[in-house]
Amino acid sequence: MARVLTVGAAQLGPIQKAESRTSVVNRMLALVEAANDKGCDLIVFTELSLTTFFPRWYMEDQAEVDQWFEAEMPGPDTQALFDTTRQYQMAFHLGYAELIEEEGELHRYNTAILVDRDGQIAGKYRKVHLPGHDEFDTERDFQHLEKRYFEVGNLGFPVWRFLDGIFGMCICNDRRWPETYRVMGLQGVEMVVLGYNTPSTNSQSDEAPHVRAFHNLISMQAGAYQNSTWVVGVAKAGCEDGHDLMGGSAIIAPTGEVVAQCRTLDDELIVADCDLDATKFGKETIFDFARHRRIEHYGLITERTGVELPPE
Ligand code: CDT
Repeated sequence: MARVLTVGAAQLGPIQKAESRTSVVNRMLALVEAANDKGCDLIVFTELSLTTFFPRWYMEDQAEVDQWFEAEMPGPDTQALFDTTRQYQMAFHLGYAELIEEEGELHRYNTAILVDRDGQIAGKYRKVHLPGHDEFDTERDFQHLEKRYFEVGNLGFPVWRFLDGIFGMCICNDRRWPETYRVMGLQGVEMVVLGYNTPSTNSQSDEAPHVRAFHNLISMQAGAYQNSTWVVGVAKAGCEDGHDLMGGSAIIAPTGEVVAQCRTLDDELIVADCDLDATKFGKETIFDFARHRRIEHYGLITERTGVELPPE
């Protein structure tokens, strides 16, 4: 039986600092309605989808920081998302800032979940590659304080049997790292879903926006092709309180080709029919890891950092 999923990538436009979660969830519900009209089995939302990209703001007061986090999922603000998608029997992917007590201690992660058609959380991922810095940086035009506000994710890169396929997740900066896709590729991943908040300009260089957009796509397209998997990458885009984020949300086939891409920097839904069996050709031929991968030849690395430069 064909395994074709109709997938909606639900880009969000800017969320200003002052916008309430209720207002954001209402915007997301409008995208769910549009996705239902198009027959979507799955709708993919972005990284930290419920709030502005708060790591650009330096905060010292932990109570102020914690207002950007969710202590419950679903919680009072997100319950409507779970209820409406369940009513439509639509699965979804959501990124959010997670505040959780584990073994008597509070932890904060940049987290994403997969929720099945019945509104049950089927998978959770916590961001591993946290970019930026942990103290105020006077050299930057704007801050990127993910290392200050989040712990490194402690769940690895698992995959889940989900919607008749094998699914994996990663978050934003993770998408730039080949290891992210390969670890999931080695587990047979057929669709990687991810969200991103990526500034349109680089606070440390004069890199042009088109170069940044190129890096976004080349990372996801290479990850898709080299692991023969679908990749669905969804942005938060547009100008948040004077800070521009790139758009370019895309659905990418296992060949590495972009099959749908957002055109705006606003709330926008793109939809594609994704045949999970289209992953088979690559997995059974050029990227048949069991037959062709040569890990015994990949050994010039140190255990400590995984990096070893040749002697001068
Ligand atoms: N959210 C996130 O991970 N953004 C980063 C920006 C890197 S610049 C410090 C990204 O890789 O897109």
